Amino acid sequence: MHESFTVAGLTLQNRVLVASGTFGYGDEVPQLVDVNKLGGIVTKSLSMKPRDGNPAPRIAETPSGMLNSIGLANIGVKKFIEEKIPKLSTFSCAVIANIAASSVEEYCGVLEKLDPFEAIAGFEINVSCPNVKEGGLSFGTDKEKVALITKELRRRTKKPLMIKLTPNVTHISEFALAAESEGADAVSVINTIIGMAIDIRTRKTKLSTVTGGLSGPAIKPIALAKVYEVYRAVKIPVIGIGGITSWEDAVEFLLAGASAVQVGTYNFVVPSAGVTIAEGIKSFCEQQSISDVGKLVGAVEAKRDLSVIESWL
Ligand code: RRO
Repeated sequence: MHESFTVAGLTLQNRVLVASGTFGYGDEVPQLVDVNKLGGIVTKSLSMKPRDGNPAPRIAETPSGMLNSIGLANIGVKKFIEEKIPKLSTFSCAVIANIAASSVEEYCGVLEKLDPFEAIAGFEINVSCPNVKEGGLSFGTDKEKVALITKELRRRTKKPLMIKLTPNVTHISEFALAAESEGADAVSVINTIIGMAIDIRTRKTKLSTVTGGLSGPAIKPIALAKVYEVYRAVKIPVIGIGGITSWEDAVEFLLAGASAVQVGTYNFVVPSAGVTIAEGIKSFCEQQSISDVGKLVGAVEAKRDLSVIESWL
């Protein structure tokens, strides 16, 4: 079975990508994982200028999860172009540049700098970082801003454009609809959930910024519900993200409505997890005589009474 397929204008050899912020710029782990066996790599969020990020401590472990407050630390778009793109150009898997910014102009500026490079197959736009004062959630929780950012970026690129949404809102599907209405090719669902942890002996918060973004298996059921909600609302593909550690998890996301998935936090435990998960999905389909993985997308049987949840779905 040949898995290669097109989603949101991107041709991917399988449906498993690695999530932004969990795989550097894709060039750091060649001895640990054959990146060319991944569906794709999403880079750490890039801003116009380099950023040091938030002060330490900016990581804390929690039950089945991880809190982060990295604060968008990144090398900036110029250094990315000079030092990372030459290596990324040699990869056969799709490389997606994730962009974060504190103004519409900055989003446009970073995208315009990256757009000419053939090595960049598409863009994932981060309107959902929970750990920065400007941009981040102030954009991602404002439907008009999400629409405006999508509109301005759409005018500037023909490449696939995905908008990465925050779960820290009441109805995530409204934000997906805003992105779709202005020409987004896909939505990535979800970024991290705001959380907090306290050291009871020092009485200090475990993160310097008090709160951070929760990721890992702890958030998987929440992410699944958000993917399901968004899938029912929009026509564009949904990329599912949130606590995936196994091919079984990935299949759950496909069934809930994700056309592809991203593995995030688990890359810190097993850097080659994305490859193993892609292989696991393939074997599962072969065993189940499923000729096309796409047949799983949205195939969850939710024929039960939806009326109790219809108010938000
Ligand atoms: O860098 C971060 O603190 C960060 C980002 Br940009 C994001 O999108 N999500 C997250 O949990 N952390």
